[in-house]
Amino acid sequence: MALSDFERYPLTFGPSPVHRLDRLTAHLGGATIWAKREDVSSGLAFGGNKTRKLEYIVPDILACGADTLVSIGGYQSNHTRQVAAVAAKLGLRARLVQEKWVDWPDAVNDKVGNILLSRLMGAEVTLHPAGFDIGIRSSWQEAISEVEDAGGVPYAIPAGASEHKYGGLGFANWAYEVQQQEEELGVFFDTIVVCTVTGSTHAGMVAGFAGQDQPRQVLGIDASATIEKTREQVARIARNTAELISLGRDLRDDEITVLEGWAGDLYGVPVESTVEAMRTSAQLEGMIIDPVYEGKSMAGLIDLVSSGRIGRESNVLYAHLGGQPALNAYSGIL
Ligand code: 5PA
Repeated sequence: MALSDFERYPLTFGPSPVHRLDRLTAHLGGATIWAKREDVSSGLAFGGNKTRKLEYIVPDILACGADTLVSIGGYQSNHTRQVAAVAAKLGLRARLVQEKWVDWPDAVNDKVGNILLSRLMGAEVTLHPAGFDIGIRSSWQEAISEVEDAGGVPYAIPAGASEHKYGGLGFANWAYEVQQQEEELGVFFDTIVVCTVTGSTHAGMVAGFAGQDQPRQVLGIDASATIEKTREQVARIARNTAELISLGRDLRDDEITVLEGWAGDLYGVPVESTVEAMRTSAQLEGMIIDPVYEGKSMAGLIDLVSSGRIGRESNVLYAHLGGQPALNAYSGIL
């Protein structure tokens, strides 16, 4: 099947907007920087990258006759908040397992931001003491069984929707959306910078761009601080997605690049370069980014451009994947 043969249930307003970041470009004195904004492309609870992934998963949810979406993330998961929004939109229940992925000393970390929004949207939220891991979680499997035992019909959505069979499709389509926007704007983005943790955002892009055969690099910036797991997961999901959309060839290893150096030692804990990148983006562009994901990928972009590793002639597209609600749980960093 080709990508266009997969059904897509609209949850976004349409293609996410692309715009230049002129003051950031001037500040860095190198490549020309643009952003593509998943954070402002949906009316569902502030949107973000999971909304686009879920567009390809909803048809399967509806076909299964499920009544409860069961998903997992950290206390401040953006993903589970977007699952809660989709459940509300579809008139389904949401059962969310929120693990203590981050040991962050903010008294309201489990009360404000994303988790507050999920509760507001009527999701059943349970807190769990387990720490960070991007793999399949036993707490989530237990929640699925509990829904079944109570006579419900669960639909299981893993962390970040990444290990879902269709998890990569949303961002494979993003790659084609970029190609179309390039035609409209008369620009070619030779470099894409994207934050990667559970992997299907980056992996989907790789699979989508692989079908275009253009001289373009997709640079994943690790924010998991468990680099080997994330590399393995990105590569596996990219290959699965490429096969799913009938790419017709194997992905080369050099098409799958996850860079480390900006995650710090721990997932979810911002380091100096993260906060600096957040301030730079906010103060030069009014573009708000979060301390868990986008602050880390922006720190990577800033370093790669300032050091010349991304050349002066480059047009760089920064994928803004959302995540701002978590800021409320991190008041201490400012
Ligand atoms: C997330 C993920 P992937 O997990 O697809 O690699 O995306 C990374 C990412 N930016 C980047 C933002 C704002 C994100 O929310 N968030 C997770 C969540 O639970 O919210 C899946 C980890």
